[in-house]
Amino acid sequence: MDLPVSPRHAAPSRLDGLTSWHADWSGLRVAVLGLGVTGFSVADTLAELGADVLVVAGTADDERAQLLPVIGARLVQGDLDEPPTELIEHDPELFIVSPGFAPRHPLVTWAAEQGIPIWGDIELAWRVRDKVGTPAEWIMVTGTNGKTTTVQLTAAMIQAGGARVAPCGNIGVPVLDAVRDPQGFDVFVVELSSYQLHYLGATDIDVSPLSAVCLNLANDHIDWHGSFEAYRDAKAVVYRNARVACVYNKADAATRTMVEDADVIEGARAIGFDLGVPGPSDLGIVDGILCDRAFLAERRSSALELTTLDELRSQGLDAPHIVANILAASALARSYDVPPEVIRDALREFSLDRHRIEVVLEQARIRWVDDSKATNPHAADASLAAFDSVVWLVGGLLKGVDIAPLVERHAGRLRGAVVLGVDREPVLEALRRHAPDVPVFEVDATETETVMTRAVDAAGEMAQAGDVVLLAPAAASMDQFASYAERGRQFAEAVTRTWGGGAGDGSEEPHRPAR
Ligand code: UMA
Repeated sequence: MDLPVSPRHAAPSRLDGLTSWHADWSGLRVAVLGLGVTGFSVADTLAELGADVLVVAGTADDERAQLLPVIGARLVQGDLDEPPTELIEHDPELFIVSPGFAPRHPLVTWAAEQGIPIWGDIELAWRVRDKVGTPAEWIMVTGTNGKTTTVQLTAAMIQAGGARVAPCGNIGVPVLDAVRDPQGFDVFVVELSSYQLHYLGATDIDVSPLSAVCLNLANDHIDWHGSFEAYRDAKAVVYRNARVACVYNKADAATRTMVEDADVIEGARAIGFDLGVPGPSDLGIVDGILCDRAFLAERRSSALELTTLDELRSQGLDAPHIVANILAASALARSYDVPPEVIRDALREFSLDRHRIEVVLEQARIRWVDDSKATNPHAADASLAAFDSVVWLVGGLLKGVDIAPLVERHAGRLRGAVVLGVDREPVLEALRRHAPDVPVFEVDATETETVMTRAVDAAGEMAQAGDVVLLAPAAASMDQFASYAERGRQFAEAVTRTWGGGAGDGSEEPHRPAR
């Protein structure tokens, strides 16, 4: 994104010298847009650095709003369609945007027109990463799906090797919180959303990770970015200035192209992964054994064993997309010299988060599976592919993405479909066109409790012995639920209440499909 530069803020800028925690940030007039997790961590950091901070937010939770004056920052709240007077009077030298704000947001556009440099929290975190001791190495993870699982896997592997590691970023812990943690870390495994990468890509700071991966690329967040191309370009930023390894998905040509086109540090290697037999410089699978043929001197003639599919199966980690995440994480961990036997040990201890292809109940040979985390068609595709005969709970907020190709691909495995959410019509239309013989139930309720109960009742009517009832909505949850986790929790509750006779609060330990 090219931002116009006004004479008032023309280079050389004071900001050029602000590349360390120990630089002089005092009195710098900064506007922070948003007061969620990110906005608060940015304001708190800058206030600690002595900057003059004004937070601008539409909504803000009370606790954060009350804390701002305590930490020495000010808040202006209200309608964000136009710049508030307080913002104009603040005359910011720097504008830091929370990732949820799209580039077309009126205040982001205003800042660009004023020529005010616009950063995201990631750029600020990189600049001040030397707060505690030697700066941590950064390993960066993006992709349409599998980011959080891959970050958790990578962090677990590196930690098992004895390093101090912080999983952070889009996973829910702002990188600035990790930077300011007094215990200090050797490695940050940073999950980056396309939103964060968009703002990072629009600046010229040289964030330089040890290694990076884009796990896969499919349609998502098109409404935020404006086009698929813009979304892809944002994702590609992850590889910029990588020093040791650019890890890509051999089964997803777009990720390879990103690596080929990336400006990396000389010596950085392209490392492929997929579920097939690995070539030299790849990780893959030979005869059920997950192998590294990248991080060993004799890679032309041999490979290192990481683990086996049998072992992963015994832990419910063998769904194909999870195995792909494990290979990607292993590549990242190997780029930090974690030995293969340590990776194996870490995997033995690893379990997936809730709401990720989690078996909620198995009764009368019907399995009820919560994959509420499948918030886009690409994720739902992986989920549906893991089962043969499915009653599918689908729908929610489609985010501008076309669901028809997904329906077409999986029509043959559908016993039935239960359609929920506000964007039902495109889903119903796709089912009419591509799965005309599949029974469909439309949940037109709007109240959250009623939605899931009715959906589960309808699914139960359709399911037969041997089927999987799968909540993999291919859509975001915010139209009817607080989050994907809440959607999954309500599913589990309705399933156990109606069909299980268990506690029904989703509090039981998850178990995984044995396939
Ligand atoms: N806000 C507006 N208008 C907007 C956008 C946001 O007023 O157009 C306000 C909200 O009302 C709220 C604040 O801004 O007051 C929230 O800012 P935010 O939406 O940037 O969210 P944060 O709380 O700062 O959390 C963000 C990420 N959220 C988003 O990118 C939407 C979190 O990822 C992330 O964990 C956190 O930073 C720490 O890095 C969540 C997410 O949904 C999990 N990410 C998306 C995804 O994974 O698909 C990208």
